[in-house]
Amino acid sequence: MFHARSLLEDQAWVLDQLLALVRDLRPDAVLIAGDVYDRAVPPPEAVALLDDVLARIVVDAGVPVVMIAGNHDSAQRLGFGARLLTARGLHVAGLAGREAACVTLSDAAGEVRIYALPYAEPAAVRDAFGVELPGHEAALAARLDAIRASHPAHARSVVVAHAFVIGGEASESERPLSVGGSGAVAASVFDGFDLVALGHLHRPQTFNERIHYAGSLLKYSLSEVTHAKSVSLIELAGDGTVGIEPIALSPRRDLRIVEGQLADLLAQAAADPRRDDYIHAVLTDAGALLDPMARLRQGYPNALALERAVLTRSGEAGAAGQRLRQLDTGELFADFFKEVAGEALDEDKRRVLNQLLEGIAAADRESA
Ligand SMILES: [Mn+2]
Repeated sequence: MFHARSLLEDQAWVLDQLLALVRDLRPDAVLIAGDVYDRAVPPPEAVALLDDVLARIVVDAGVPVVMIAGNHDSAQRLGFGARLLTARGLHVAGLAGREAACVTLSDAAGEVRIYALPYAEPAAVRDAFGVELPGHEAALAARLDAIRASHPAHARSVVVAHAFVIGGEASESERPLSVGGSGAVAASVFDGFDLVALGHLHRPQTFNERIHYAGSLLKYSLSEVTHAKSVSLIELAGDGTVGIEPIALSPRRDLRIVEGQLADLLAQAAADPRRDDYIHAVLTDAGALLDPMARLRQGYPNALALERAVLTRSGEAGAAGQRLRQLDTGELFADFFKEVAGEALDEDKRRVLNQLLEGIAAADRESA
């Protein structure tokens, strides 16, 4: 959901692009590092879409999938049937266990072990592994140490995990992993693994050339407006060297910011081939506007939000903004009335308005 709009069609649109890439490029596996859903109990339509996409990758294209739960997901629900599905090539890690799920692939250079580490609350890990320190870093370090202890030296190693690496760039879309204590982990906890495929952060980013966030498939908040969304084609060489190539996804409707006076934006929208995009408008009009969102949607039908530049930019506003901030409530209402009714407030109406405002002010004083 985004501004109360379902993004299901938009998700199906980019997932079709992912499926086309899978068919063309024939990867050895598709890694999905969570979050899979945006909430513990996802809407049925979202479950149906994921079910369809996984069947087309695993059954139709014959490419295995390794998928882990993120912090938004219900680990228990996501992991339903996992032991049955794994024989078919769908490897789902929901609840974190004492032993990490491992998928072994091989090529001419030998074995590759893919370890699936779903998101887990540090408290749950502490008991299972006997971790003494609090926090995500100690918990994840303990889980990774257990893998290191049993990983055979001849095999290359891939870790799929859900974490916030220190230095990573977040947006407003990620739900914090920890309230209070630190939810972040140092990149060094992943030392020794050839490739680390991470979920959580929505912007694609890479640490030390082998610790990689592919990022989200779509923009899920205004803070992601400048992101270039992609999927990552990762090549793991025989010597463990990692090559990462982002492949751009083109959204059905992009998320954009447009700025200007409402009339100018409407004129611009008429000639805009992408007028169906999701629009966040910054209106620079100085005076009152009647139902500007409804008018904006005549030009941009999928406009989601608007802000008034003169009201929000206190520091740099021009004369119009200064004037609006200096008006008292009565004057502001008179301005609004003129916009709505097309005529100025006459003496009688002003008197009624002033009486009402005084009454409200008196009631405020009493309750204060
Ligand atoms: Mn997450």
